[in-house]
Amino acid sequence: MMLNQILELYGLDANNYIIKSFGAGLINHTWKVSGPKNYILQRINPYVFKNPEAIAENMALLADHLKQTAPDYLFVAPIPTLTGDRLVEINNKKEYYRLFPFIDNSVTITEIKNQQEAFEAAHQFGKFTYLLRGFDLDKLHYTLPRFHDLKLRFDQFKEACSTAGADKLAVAAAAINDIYKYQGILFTYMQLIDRQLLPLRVIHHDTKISNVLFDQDHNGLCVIDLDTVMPGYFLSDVGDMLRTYLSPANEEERDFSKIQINEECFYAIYKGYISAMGSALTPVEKEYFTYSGKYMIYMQVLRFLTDFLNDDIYYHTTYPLQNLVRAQNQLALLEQFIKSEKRFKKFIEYFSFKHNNIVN
Ligand code: GN1
Ligand code: MG
Repeated sequence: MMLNQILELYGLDANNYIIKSFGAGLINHTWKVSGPKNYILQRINPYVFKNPEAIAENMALLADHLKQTAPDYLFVAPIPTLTGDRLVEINNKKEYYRLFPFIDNSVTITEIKNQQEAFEAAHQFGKFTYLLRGFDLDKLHYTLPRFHDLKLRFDQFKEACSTAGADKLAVAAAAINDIYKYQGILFTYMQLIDRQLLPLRVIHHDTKISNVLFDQDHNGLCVIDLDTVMPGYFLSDVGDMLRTYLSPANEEERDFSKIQINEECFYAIYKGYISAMGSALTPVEKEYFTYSGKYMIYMQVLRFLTDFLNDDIYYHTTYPLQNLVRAQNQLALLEQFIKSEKRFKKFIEYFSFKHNNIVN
């Protein structure tokens, strides 16, 4: 089916609209639909999201809850078709599409340019989880079961090692070695989970900067891309912000000398997240704030490397060694992050001390 025909299901005459690819996600495909009104059209990747109805149901439930508890919050939910469906299934359920309103005067960014943007984004992701703190988690579907389960990611990596060809294992040998060098990150995670030290919350699970809408004055408006919203730990959201905001070079960078840690940006993320979630976070969550960065960077190394060993079945690639390079890139980031870790912890200690003394 053509995209034009999909628009017709929403009562939109395609002749009045221009459809252009939009954004740079690795999983779903997104288009901007411009015309009398603007929209975002998105095709869900059915190989990744095996149950798109679950996503649609989650969004409906969250929208209902927020309408009652935070009516002013901008929650960007799919628009219903003329027949009332918020998800379009075509080709015998092989393809799924949905249409969102394009929020006028909003902008998305793909790179952090200053600390204020990091603060605003962290505030928005914190606010999202905070506003949903009273939501009954049992109602929420796991759209990607065990998505950020580090133990599962490690097991999948080991499995990939056992089936990969010798040539791949050879070229990835140094990276594989590093996975074992940093295995302590996995053990810490397993302890946190086994001892149930972290509360489950409504977590976004994809906190890259392009998933935040800003207004023209660079104020955060809300978070978008809600497919992976499901029960999870704060580690995922804070960790993925640390993973993706701190370095001016992103995960595609092939010159690893450009991977650096902007420590001021860490402080901005901390202040932004705490400004929304501070009163809800437990002492253990605060204690593991810095750890969350290591957890998410390490998981991304595992995922990229696993996909490389599995012949790139998950992440879209444009050149042969791309997933290996991405894994090496994230290893370089992990190394840099660990170099800054002590200063991050000092900052948090100092910040909390100052804050508590002002409050009391
Ligand atoms: C995928 O497609 P995108 O860019 O939103 C992935 C994230 C990874 C990211 C790495 C559902 O996100 O978990 O961190 O790539 N999303 C899924 O770039 O696997
Ligand atoms: Mg995404």
